[in-house]
Amino acid sequence: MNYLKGFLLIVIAGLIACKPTSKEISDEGAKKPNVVVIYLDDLGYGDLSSYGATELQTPNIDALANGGIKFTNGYASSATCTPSRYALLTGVYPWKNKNAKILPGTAPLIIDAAQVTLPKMLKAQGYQTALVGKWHLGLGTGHVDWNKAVSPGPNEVGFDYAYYMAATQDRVPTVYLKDGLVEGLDPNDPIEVDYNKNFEGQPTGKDNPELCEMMWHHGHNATIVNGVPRIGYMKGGEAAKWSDVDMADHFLGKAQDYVKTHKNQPFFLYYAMQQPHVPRTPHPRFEGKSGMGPRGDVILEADWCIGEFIKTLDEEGILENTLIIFSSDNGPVLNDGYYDDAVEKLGKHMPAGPLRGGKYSLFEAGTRVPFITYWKGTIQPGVSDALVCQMDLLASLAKLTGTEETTTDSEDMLDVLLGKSAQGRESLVIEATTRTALRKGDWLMIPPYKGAKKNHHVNIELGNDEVFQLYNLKEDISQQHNVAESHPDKLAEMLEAFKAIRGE
Ligand code: NG6
Ligand code: CA
Repeated sequence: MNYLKGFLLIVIAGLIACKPTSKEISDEGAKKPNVVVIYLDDLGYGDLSSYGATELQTPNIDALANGGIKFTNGYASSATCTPSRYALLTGVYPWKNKNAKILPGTAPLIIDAAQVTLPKMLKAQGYQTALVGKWHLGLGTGHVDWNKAVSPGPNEVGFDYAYYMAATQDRVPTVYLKDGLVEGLDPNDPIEVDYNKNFEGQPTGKDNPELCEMMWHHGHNATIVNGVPRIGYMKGGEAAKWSDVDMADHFLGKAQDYVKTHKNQPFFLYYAMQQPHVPRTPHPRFEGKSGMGPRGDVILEADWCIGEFIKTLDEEGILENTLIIFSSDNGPVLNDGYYDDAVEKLGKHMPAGPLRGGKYSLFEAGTRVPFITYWKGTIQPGVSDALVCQMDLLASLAKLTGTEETTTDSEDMLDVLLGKSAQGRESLVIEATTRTALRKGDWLMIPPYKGAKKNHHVNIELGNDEVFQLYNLKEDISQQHNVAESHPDKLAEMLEAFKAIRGE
């Protein structure tokens, strides 16, 4: 008995001696890599020279692709912004949340306070967390008063620091918010926002085209800000309005400041850039640089920003301790509502590369996007054909930082993201404006959908058809041959898997 007691005492004493001090814990914490997600808006699979573009050069993003893992089967969850961002941040399929669709600038926050999120998970692992750039997941609970602290928003779902535009560059309010407060707001000039009716006496794109420096093509005919007609009406807030041509530099500056001031502890930065979404407003330094009009110019501008940002990580001595994940929220679109020469000056450039469709589409170009992981000195450069989705970052980064996340649709793809495994997802349900389709293995199945086959405004095939569509993407990446009829067994297998995931 005494012998046993003595033994236990020794074990307990040993455990106490091994227990790390708080100093050791923080040193251990400091070894955790920083994580940066660089997320573009509407950048297509074929928009980068590292992904086959020949008509424009994106050397800084290419450096990430060539020095890291370039994924050829990397997906956004959706073919539009809000649902993709929802999946990225919550790890949940966006079609499970009926509010995860393109939101007006006045929409309430669509992430529930109780939900697991990527920044919350990382915070629990000792990370500092930040958003810089586009939000577009709603703010507040109903009626937002832009003249008071706006809440809940990014801070309430896990970002310690948030510097952002509420919705999109083409939607009001055209102001930046910092941790819930409109930056630079003059209290004597309060902001009012309405998505249904105009404020008396306010010029609009519809009634005052003479005031527009950029003309609207479809939609985008409400309040004019900086000569650009927007979606939605806004009044007041003059001093707080952003400068469109400076937006890229502005967000870059915030991202750089953040890493400089937070480099001593692990951080997660979600750098959500606005390019090449409409309105495309390159800084004059980039105007005309691509020969492709503003869409090409802002892609070059984004590439430059990324180069500058990487330089900062390097200068601060943290590049080798930072995992960078680069992707886009949905596929490309040319005319998305403004006359901006995107179609006219396209030349031979193919924003979707070999893929069919584009933004809003269930065809591949809607959701298959550039997807790159880069970690200097840790990731061995390579190309991966593994199936991965942005939704998987939650579980994968949980694994990276020493925990586990199994309550969502996010799958742990850490080894795939780090180039140690080629074993990607078995299947993925993709979404486009609430319609869904299944990718499984090399196959893609789109169930029948009523509705127009093409959105003529944007000139994009949406993927709708009266019949089932089945494509073998390995043999037919451009989805030219619907083999549903000749492959009934495969179709049945796909349909069954699709229904199982959708819970039908
Ligand atoms: C559409 C807009 C489009 C763009 C999109 C959202 C019209 C006619 N079109 O409704 O211009 O703003 O919403 O894009 O208003 S996303 O990338 O944020 O999903
Ligand atoms: Ca988008």
